[in-house]
Amino acid sequence: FDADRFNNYLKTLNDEVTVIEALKNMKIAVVDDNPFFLDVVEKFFSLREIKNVEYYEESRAFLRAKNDFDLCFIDLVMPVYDGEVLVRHVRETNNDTIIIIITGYNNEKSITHCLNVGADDFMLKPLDFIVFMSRINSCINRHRLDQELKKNNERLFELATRDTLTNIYNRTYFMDAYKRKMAEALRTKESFSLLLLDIDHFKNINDEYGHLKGDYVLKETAALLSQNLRKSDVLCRWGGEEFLVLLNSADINKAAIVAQNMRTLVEQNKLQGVRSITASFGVIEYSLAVDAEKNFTLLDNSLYLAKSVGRNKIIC
Ligand code: GH3
Ligand code: MG
Ligand code: MG
Ligand code: MG
Repeated sequence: FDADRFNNYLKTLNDEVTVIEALKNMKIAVVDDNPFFLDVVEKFFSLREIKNVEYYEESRAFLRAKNDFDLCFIDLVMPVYDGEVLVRHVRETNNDTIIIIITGYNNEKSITHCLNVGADDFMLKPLDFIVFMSRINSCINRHRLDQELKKNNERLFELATRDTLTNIYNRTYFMDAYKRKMAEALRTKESFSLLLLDIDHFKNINDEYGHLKGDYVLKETAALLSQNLRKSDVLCRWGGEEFLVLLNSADINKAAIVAQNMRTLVEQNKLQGVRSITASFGVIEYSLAVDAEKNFTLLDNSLYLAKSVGRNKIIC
């Protein structure tokens, strides 16, 4: 290990300095049955004042360690458990750890296996520390990009599937869940129901209290409904002041009970600075005998009927 050559090289490359800064904030594990290799790596890290490293000469000990490393260097061939076993073990609980396989043998098959089960990269011994740093750097950067992409995707998914006012699911999400449910019901013949509710004379709320208060009522009502459903049910904002619920594993009798409970909850819900509201309900048990569209028509008709017989009613 030529420390001078290494240090000179570092001075010329900003990337490597950055990676060292990044390494100082990472919890690192090095697993290798070769004590000489561990010594070399230890020397390398201590020279850079990277202290947050745990060294394992025994793969069994690493298996027992708390699996919260940010970066793992794992030797491929070890007497007790080999690299592939350790990679699998880490990946069982931790998708974020960067894993770099280090091997003295250019064993394509084992290296490929390790990459297939979740290692990020591999390096051949003897390590060239300049290459070593570059590889770590590229792994860290790739990892950062992955994390960003993951976060952005999650954010996009939320934006695409949630209603911005109430934060419950929107129509798009609901229709996906509904399609999945229909396919499942065809297979399992298990019943499920749909419940559509519409706030009565909501236009009057807007007219009497203003649009902001109207928004507040919608938010409160959405929260009330979602708090009183099971996790497996799917609630969405179907339109302006209409909410649609997919009631999983519920026949029409169960669905009717849910609707009665909701009707009462809505009616008794205390709203700040707004008189209490009511809602009308249409409920159907999904029928396999007709198509999805026909089911929706039946549901709509029920709600329409609930409105026409005086509102604050449930039609099943
Ligand atoms: P009905 O009992 O027949 O359902 O009467 P309604 O007044 O509730 O029904 P209508 O369809 O005539 O009016 C719905 C109102 O809901 C009109 C619309 O301005 C209001 N609305 C729709 N979306 C929003 C929203 O996001 N915020 C607010 N504040 N009002 C909304
Ligand atoms: Mg070995
Ligand atoms: Mg209405
Ligand atoms: Mg309406």
